[in-house]
Amino acid sequence: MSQTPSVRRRGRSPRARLSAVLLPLGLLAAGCGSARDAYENAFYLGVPEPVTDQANDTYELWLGTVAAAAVVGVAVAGLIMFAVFRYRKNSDQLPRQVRYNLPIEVLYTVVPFVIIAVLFYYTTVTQNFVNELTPDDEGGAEVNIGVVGFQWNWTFRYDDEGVQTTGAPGAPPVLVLPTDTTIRFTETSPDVIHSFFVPQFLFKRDVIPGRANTFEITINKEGSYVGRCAELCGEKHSAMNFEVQAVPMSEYRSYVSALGDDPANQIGTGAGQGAVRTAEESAEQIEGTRS
Ligand SMILES: [Cu+2]
Repeated sequence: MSQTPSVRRRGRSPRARLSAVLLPLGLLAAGCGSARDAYENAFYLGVPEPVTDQANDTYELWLGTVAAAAVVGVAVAGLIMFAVFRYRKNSDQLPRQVRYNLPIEVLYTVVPFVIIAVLFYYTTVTQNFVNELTPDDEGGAEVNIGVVGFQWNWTFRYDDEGVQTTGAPGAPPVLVLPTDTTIRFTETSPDVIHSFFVPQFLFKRDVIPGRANTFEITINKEGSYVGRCAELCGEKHSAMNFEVQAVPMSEYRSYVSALGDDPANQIGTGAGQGAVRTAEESAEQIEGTRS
């Protein structure tokens, strides 16, 4: 005769019990990368640490939205609990039947409207700031970067200097950018829609064939940031990773001028996409300019 489920559960081996505990923990650890990442993600309420002026605004909008949702959530849960415990059934007599409480109906129509209007206002203000471009008659942005997303990699053009680099399979391209500088990106694609996404910018923008999408950011923190393609663009979409290295302006200048020493990197010559550079090569070169 077969065992009942409860008997089977009691009969679980210690190893099965241990793995039942360790598996979710392992998955949790894998999802977070490290304890530090987990701490930072919790601290920033699920978003990566913002590193641009625009991302700071987006993050503040996120905080405000979470706070509003928390207040609404606590209020609704409190009212439900109040009603459940205060008015639970205590006799078989039907309670007094009421309908059309005008003040309450006005309240629950007006309050959500006010909440939505406030959220809408701050969303619009933040969106306008994130989408803002420096007017060209004021000289435009200080640095202009071209982003070409193609199946399945990226070319980064340093338009002010006329040089560019391209990634290759197994060698993610590196985009070196100056900190505390207004940088304008112009995105183009020769094939399908891609999306330029750097999680720590709290921002992504689609790269669309036949159109030049633009945006500007100001990075306020030095460091290396992972970048990805955030639009499913075909078989090797997941291989379209890149790396952003944010460095001071002087290091940015020497990096870009050194790129020009290699004729393959000059725009309009050779294959026209620039030499492939690995993250290590770029890091070494930046290190060289520091000493
Ligand atoms: Cu892509």
